[in-house]
Amino acid sequence: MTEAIARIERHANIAVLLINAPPVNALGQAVRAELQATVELLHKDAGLDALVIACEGRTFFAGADIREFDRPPQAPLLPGLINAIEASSKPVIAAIHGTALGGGLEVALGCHLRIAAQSAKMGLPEVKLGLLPGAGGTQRLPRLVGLKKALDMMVSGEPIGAAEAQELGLVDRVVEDQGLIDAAIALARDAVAGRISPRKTRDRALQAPEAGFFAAYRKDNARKFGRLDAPQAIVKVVERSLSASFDDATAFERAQFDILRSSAQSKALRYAFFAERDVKNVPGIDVKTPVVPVENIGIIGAGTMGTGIAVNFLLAGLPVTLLEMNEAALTRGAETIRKIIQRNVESGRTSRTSADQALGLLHPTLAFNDLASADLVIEAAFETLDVKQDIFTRLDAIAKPGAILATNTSYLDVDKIASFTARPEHVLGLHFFSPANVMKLLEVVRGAKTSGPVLATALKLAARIGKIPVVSGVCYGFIGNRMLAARRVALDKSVLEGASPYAIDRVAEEFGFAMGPFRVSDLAGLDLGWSKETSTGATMKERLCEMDRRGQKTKAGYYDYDDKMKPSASPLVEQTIKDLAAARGIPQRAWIDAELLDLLLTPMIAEGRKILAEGIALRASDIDVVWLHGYGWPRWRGGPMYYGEKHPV
Ligand code: 3H9
Repeated sequence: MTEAIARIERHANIAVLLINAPPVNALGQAVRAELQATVELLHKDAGLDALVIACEGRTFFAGADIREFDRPPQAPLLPGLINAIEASSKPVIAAIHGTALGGGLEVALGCHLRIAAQSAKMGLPEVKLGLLPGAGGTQRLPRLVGLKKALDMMVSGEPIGAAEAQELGLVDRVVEDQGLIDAAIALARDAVAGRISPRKTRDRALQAPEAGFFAAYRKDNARKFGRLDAPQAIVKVVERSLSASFDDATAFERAQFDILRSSAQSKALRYAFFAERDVKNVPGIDVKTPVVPVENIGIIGAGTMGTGIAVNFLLAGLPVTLLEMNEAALTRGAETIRKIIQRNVESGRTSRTSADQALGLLHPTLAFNDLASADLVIEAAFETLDVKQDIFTRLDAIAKPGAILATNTSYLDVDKIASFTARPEHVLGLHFFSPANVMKLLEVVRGAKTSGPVLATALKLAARIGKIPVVSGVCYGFIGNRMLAARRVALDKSVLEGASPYAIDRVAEEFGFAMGPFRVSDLAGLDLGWSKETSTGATMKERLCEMDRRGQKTKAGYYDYDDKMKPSASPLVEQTIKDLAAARGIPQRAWIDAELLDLLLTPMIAEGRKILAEGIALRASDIDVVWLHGYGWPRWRGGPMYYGEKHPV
């Protein structure tokens, strides 16, 4: 039997409506209908003097039901429902716990009083879905917290905590989490008895900003808004509130919401939202799959990757034993970790106390045997199979039974690495992206023999360290780097045929990538995998490295760099391309932008389709998540597979 999604508790003359629509009490049609029926009951029932709206489960309403946005709207619509709540002559109180987001917060804004649990968070995150608050939020929030703060909350989509909400006047009371409903009933009684005056948010005065406020706001945020439609629309709708009545301004808000809802940007952003949540659905793994307890971590290699990986676990409160081969490398690694955590403190992302706790959990060591008690060992050492063979053979000899042995390899065969041990079912790839303490993506590479519990543990652990895990099968480069390699082959070939790296980067950046592929190569270093001894000058990369143009680190690569690392096109590189093409007998021609875009996207999409067909990726949207979180694909374009579907070639 399905549980009812709503129940009403009566406390003398106060009704408490409790919505229970797991997982997040989204305001789907059935929930809206319950709310409407209860508001009507409040109106009709002479025995009731006030209503408390609250939710059961983990949160107050987390917003409109995003899945409904692809279908025609069904009555009762949220804006009208919130207007009806606000119009009630009897006080309506919102009792907020968890996250009151989007339409959820808009319901609360339509109530006459708001009370929040201490740990509650409130925000209007619609912008992240390419939308604006479409149920009165753009008009009510500024009336409570002021224009500037309301705009900041809406264009960032970031929530605020209960204490700040109270300071700003967004909530009337904040109470301990346990006593929320009782305190809400007490507030309702105060309202009924006239000890506190319930107010309609729409009736509150809007503080007019100084002249030129909106122009300045747009200018200040131009970079952040970029090519996104939603933040621009939010500013436009809020601006309208100064010249239009509340009802006209909310009608304008609704019209703009409908435009955004059917826009390509919003559709792509909504797709990305669900794609990120789908990654956890892995065939054969469910809540019943046992997981291996992981409470301490071993990391082999204190280079860029090893140290970045370590920071994740340390900040999550897990002790890390960090192994290096010599004292100097170990000291350097520990220092890098200290610096990364210190930077977190300076930017306000980590408190001093948490930073000190994290650093106290680090155990640098030169003794391989110190890894014997680790529940999970991640190898982040040199990228050759010989090195991996040595490490995994030794690990197999000392690691405790049941320990998970992971490799952070980017390209090598995880099955081969697993075969160096007598416990391949405990081996898998955990491919972090650089900088590993920042990038959200974690490719979880499932070997042919990796067991279900080991995979389930990796997925759970990823969530614990704030990563988005995408399961990949074993192949060269896994999902992301394999597609990147396919693109690289096409780009390198075309550059010799006359496609300018600068024009390619420009087209990539116009498409929405933060940096074009040649700027990225310069940043990463062109000498990755290059050596002077074996260099033959047969490729552009080799020629550039031979000229000591190894990228940003030498202030020259495909680009010339000034002291501030501002790139400019290099005539020398252009000439080198021409010379190499001539030497190899490759004719050059002019390329138009459309061809360059095709060059950037088609080979990688084609490779993505192969990855899907081979079963390396579980679903197309997983590939998109890899590109969104590992390679800077512009989120408002969904991802390469999504883009390929919408723009078939
Ligand atoms: C809006 O409100 C528009 C209005 O202004 C105007 C209307 C006219 N709808 O994230 P989780 C699902 S726009 C449908 O893993 P957490 C989610 O897919 C909306 N489904 O949990 C997942 O399903 P599954 C504005 C939703 O604890 C499950 O719930 N609101 C919605 O890490 C658990 O989600 C937002 O943008 C939804 N609104 O985080 C808030 N929300 O298990 C979006 C979640 O099948 N939501 N689901 O994969 C969130 O930010 C997070 O989900 C939240 C919980 C913080 C609430």
